[in-house]
Amino acid sequence: TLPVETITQYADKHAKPSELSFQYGTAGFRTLGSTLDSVVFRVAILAALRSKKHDGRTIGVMITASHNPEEDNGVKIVEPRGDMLEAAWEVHATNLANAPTTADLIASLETLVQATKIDLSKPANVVYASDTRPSGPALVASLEDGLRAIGASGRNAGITTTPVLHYLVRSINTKGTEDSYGVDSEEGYLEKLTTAYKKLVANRPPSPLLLVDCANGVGALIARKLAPIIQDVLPIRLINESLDTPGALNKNSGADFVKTSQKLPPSVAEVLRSGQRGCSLDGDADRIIYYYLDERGSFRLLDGDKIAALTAAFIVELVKLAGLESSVRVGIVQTAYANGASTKYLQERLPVKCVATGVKHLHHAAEHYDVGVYFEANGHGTVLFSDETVKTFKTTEPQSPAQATALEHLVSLTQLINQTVGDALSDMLLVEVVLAHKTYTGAEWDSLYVDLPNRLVKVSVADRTAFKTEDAERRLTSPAGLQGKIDELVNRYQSGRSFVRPSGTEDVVRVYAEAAIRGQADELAYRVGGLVY
Ligand code: 16G
Ligand code: ZN
Repeated sequence: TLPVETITQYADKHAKPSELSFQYGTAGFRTLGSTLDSVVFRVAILAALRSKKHDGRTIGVMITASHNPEEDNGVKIVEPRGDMLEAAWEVHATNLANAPTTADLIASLETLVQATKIDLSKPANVVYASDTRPSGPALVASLEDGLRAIGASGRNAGITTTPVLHYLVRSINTKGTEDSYGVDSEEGYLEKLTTAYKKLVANRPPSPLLLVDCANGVGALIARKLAPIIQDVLPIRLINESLDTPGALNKNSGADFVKTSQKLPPSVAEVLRSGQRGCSLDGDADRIIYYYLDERGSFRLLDGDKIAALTAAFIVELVKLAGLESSVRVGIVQTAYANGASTKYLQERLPVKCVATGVKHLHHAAEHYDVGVYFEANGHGTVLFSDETVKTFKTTEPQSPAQATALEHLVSLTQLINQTVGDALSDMLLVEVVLAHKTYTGAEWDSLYVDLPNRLVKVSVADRTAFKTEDAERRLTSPAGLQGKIDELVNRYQSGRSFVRPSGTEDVVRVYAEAAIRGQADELAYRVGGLVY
């Protein structure tokens, strides 16, 4: 049975604010950090129960609000293999978070244990981490109280990135097995990535200096440790790495700033030279956006779609060189936000699937391929290799030196790429590997295809739940009649495309539009926005 008395004692210290309600959304719970005490306490209990459900395997909990403002925070749960919490349990999380009183919480827990048939005698193990937000330490304390309340054993991974936490979860759960994912420490993570990177770029000329904008977030901590290990092959210069300047996190910097405003952070503009490339991480280092200045000094964006095109083409080439073209199926997963030009480019080469926004949807769709490349346009993405495929790479007998090299490279890629979740630093190394192999400049990479001009706007509406979508969020089914009006508008624009979807993280509706010419894309977005409002 549940330790009701202990839970009650602790829960009373972490009472739910009566005026608030919470929802486990696309990115877990996310809101003002100062309101999350009870939520994080309850999430810890849920994570412990999830661990019991998984026979004591370790569950992860990450405290972060990613690219959102510094005063926000959030919490999400990571499954034993390092992926996102199963959808059915998101509902349980929401229920627990909204139980009004301690007694209601206990009742909800009891219902949950019954309904999901949890064996309470099993052990519970939770590993947790937080980003650099000022509200982090208090929320970690709330989490630890939750673990104490239910008698779970916890491991504090400290202040680290979201992808490192995902890596740790998988590594802990595969320790000592033949599927061992890596040594379960930050050092183990860095060692795994950098060893693979050095193998992949051996015999290549060193890369030119790369600017890395850390958004004044936790990515800087890991990047600082990464830089010296790889400086001979990939010199990097960090900017926006001040972790103790109040208000600096994500402020005028980072991947989200660059992608949303389609311009350089002012701090990067000061130092980026013509022809040089740079990249921006987000606040928890699970997204990355690249860019460069062309010969006229104009800003050019290399977003998640461009990363997908670059890396997928490279992997396909290696698979061919390895003689595995007919047995290893490489595919791409995108969302509706993928630039139409990228979708066209990729569809001419590979199977492409479109799914709803949110990493869990992309991740699960990518698992259906032997090698599944997924990226959101916003820079979140990774590559998944099925167990079978990794085995094939390792056991295929090469018939030529070229085939042997291709197979070795493929094995190294499976180690370089963080397959649990999008990882800015792992993705950065992946991009740099491809650029080094292709001897591409930013401009050459950029020329794979030409982005259609696009515009993303948000519209405040009275009730965003009135907006319902189908076809991977590309069409509205409700409000009635609205999609027909959007279609009518879109038809008037050359290469026009537009869709409307309710945000999963903010109380707004998002409108995306693209068209052949900049002015037309802006106009289409504006006019569709007018229909929604
Ligand atoms: C979350 C998602 C991200 C998605 C974004 C969309 C995860 C880990 N993160 O940040 O993938 O692009 O939400 O936000 O799933 P929206 O629904 O507000 O447009
Ligand atoms: Zn993030």
